[in-house]
Amino acid sequence: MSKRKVRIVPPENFSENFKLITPKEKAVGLPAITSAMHHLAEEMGLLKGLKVISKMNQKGGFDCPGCAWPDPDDHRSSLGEYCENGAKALAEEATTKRVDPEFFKKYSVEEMSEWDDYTIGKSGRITHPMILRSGKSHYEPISWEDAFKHIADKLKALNNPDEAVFYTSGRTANETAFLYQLFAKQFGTNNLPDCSNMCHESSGSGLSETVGIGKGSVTLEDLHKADVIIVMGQNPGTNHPRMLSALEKCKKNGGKIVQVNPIPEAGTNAFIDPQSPISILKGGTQLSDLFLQVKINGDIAILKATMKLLLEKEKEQPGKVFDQEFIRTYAAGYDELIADLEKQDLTTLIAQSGVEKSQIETLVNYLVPTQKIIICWAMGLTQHENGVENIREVVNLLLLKGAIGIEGAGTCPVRGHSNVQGDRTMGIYEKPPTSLLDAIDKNFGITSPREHGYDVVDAIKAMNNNKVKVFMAMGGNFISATPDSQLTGEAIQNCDLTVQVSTKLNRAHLVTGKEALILPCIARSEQDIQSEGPQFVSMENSMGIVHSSQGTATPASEHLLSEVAIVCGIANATFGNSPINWEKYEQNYDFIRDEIERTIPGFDNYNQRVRIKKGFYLPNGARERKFNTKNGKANFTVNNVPNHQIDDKHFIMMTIRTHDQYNTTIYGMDDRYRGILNERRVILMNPDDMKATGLKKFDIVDLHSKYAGDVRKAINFKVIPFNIAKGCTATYFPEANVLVPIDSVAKISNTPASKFIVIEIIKK
Ligand SMILES: Nc1nc2c(c(=O)[nH]1)N[C@H]1C(S)=C(S)[C@@H](COP(=O)(O)OP(=O)(O)OC[C@H]3O[C@@H](n4cnc5c(=O)[nH]c(N)nc54)[C@H](O)[C@@H]3O)O[C@H]1N2
Ligand SMILES: Nc1nc2c(c(=O)[nH]1)N[C@H]1C(S)=C(S)[C@@H](COP(=O)(O)OP(=O)(O)OC[C@H]3O[C@@H](n4cnc5c(=O)[nH]c(N)nc54)[C@H](O)[C@@H]3O)O[C@H]1N2
Ligand SMILES: [Mo]
Repeated sequence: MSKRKVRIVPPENFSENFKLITPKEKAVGLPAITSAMHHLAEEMGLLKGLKVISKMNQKGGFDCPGCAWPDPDDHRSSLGEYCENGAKALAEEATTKRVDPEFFKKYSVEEMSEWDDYTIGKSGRITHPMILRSGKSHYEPISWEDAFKHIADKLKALNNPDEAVFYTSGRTANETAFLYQLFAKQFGTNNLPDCSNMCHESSGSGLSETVGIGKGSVTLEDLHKADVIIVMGQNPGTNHPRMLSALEKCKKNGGKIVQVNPIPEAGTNAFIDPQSPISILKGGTQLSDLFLQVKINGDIAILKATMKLLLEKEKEQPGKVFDQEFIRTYAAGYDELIADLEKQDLTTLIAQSGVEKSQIETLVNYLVPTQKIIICWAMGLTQHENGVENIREVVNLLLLKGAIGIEGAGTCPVRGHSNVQGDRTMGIYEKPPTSLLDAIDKNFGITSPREHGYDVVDAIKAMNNNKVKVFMAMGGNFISATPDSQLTGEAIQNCDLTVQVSTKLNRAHLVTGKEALILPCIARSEQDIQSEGPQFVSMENSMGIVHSSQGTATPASEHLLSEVAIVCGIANATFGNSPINWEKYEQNYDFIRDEIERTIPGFDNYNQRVRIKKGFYLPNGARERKFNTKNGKANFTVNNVPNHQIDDKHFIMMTIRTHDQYNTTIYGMDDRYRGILNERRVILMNPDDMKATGLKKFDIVDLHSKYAGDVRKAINFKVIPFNIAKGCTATYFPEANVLVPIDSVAKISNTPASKFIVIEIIKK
């Protein structure tokens, strides 16, 4: 049967009323409050909006569906612990607009796929389970029972369990994640790709082998107490706004903030606390002491240059710069690292980084006298072919200073989705450790598969080779989040059945297998009432604190089920008589937490401790200088400096988020801090590069990315002159995902290199 003629990549036309204004130098403040209130009022009415948001991130309230930044242990703002973008995330899920059976009757999937992602998302909350039958153009309603049976029948008819893939996006709570991975294992596959594969996988890989834990080592308190915080490849003003309060506290305590980024991001420069009237009146705090405008992927060069200069100082004053005692007691590989640094040529490193020597010297001067150093990072480091090496190099610098496992120091990968870290702890992983599989087999009387499964990139390749028949997604938007959109879209269409557990409509409901199901679920801010009464769920934030989350709002529709109930429903229909009592778990989530406690280390007395309002910390070896690596040491590593030979006709392109989106969910069309209003099809370029290539402001261009002989094209982008490092350009995700080659991935972590795409810019 032929595939449906749906649009896989977002429409390529420009919006109206495009405007360019001066980029902001300060983040947050009154405009942020106004913007947040505007979004709340628009989607749910101001009064209701204010009532719901007052419960966000409060002890006993619900966890912000935005980012994974932790809440303060003690003081929580009476204005509510949220930020502008948290308010937008809430407005998005609490919208009063509905996508109901009438809506699906009116619009065919082909028609909806021609809409832009903003319009698709703004359609509203999905109210009923729906099915798109083979050969049909419209979704139709289906009962929950029939939907579960349909999935079960398809799964049971597969030739082998590895023909099914179970994807997870990082909003899923611990309770759902645990059941979902258990379901996949009972079914017989480790095909459990998740959004982490495209996100912090490089951090997990790099940290596990060097310091023995794939998570960060610092607490919020540590950030307040640090002497130097280096923020690398991260835009906290937009993506983790509450982190700015921590940076501000560090600054007030005399700490220095260093930003390493190809563009000067507003939030990291200066910050006005929206929840402090005094801060608003005073015009805020200048946060950044030093801005290193690195070339895209020049981070290894900067870090090596920094360590080389530190080594010179250490030689002048032995034992005064490096923590030789820490190195002797806890670390391995020091001599090899030093030998490599000796070999490196400083001038070449500095040229490769794109930064002035004097600026690196300033950083070195900050670092010499202290061990209280924290390095924070996000996608600017992980989404590179050398993403894992980037993280290892961060670790090298910290280890030389003994800056780990002491107050005010350590590693800080800043997570994205609010429970992406917890999902991994719960066993959402295509390469599960044997210890987890053994514990599951013992506790549940099943035989878990031992063979590793597909991650995101391998799942796409397997679909492309017709090896996957059923694809199920617990949340997320697989089609728009993944690389190489056209290839991925066609690969998904090879599946017999695709199933999406979702709150809101997105492109993944329109680019589907031959048959598709939408299973709509209760959202984070909504009440979840089961047969034994109201339930709460739990999440793990970026700093390893597990805490509860309980929604208060009435669910968007009476036909919604919780994610837990959906997994249990599918499992019941699939296994019938099973050693696992699937019916029990949805009645009372305490039963699930008991199972987690039995199976996963660190969750002792889970049900009791999760009820303590501020939650509890999971064990973290690195925090206590217990390095659970193969050799029991913290490992220095020697990594190559990426040496890119890019000619004058080509540019490096990074794909980044605007201030008005949550990954593939487009809240609005503005990138306020960067001064770009009402247009997403833009390419940010250095004015000197524009001059050299004869390009003018607002010229319309096509972008071509050549990789391993193939050319990928994205058409219609407006050129915007911007303060970005030379030779570098930026476009927005997901519009430019069509240019990210599926084979351009980080070594070891297999994360798509969405921050390093070599492009040619072709003027129309
Ligand atoms: N409001 C909002 N919040 C979010 C999200 C959202 O979309 N919207 N997404 C969530 C998720 S899942 C995640 S993972 C995080 C993402 O948070 P971020 O990683 O902050 O998001 P990106 O927009 O990808 O920004 C990457 C940053 O790295 C810089 N950069 C790119 N390449 C390089 C490089 O080679 N070197 C250096 N030093 N810098 C580089 C870019 O200029 C940009 O500032 O945010 C989470 N929070
Ligand atoms: N080019 C490029 N590509 C990237 C990135 C990049 O920087 N550049 N970033 C990557 C990163 S870091 C990530 S994390 C991925 C994100 O990949 P995903 O996690 O797959 O994508 P999201 O856009 O976060 O998913 C949004 C959808 O989740 C659903 N949803 C929202 N809330 C809930 C809920 O409570 N329950 C359920 N079941 N569904 C819900 C809604 O239907 C919504 O449309 O994208 C990656 N892709
Ligand atoms: Mo992410």
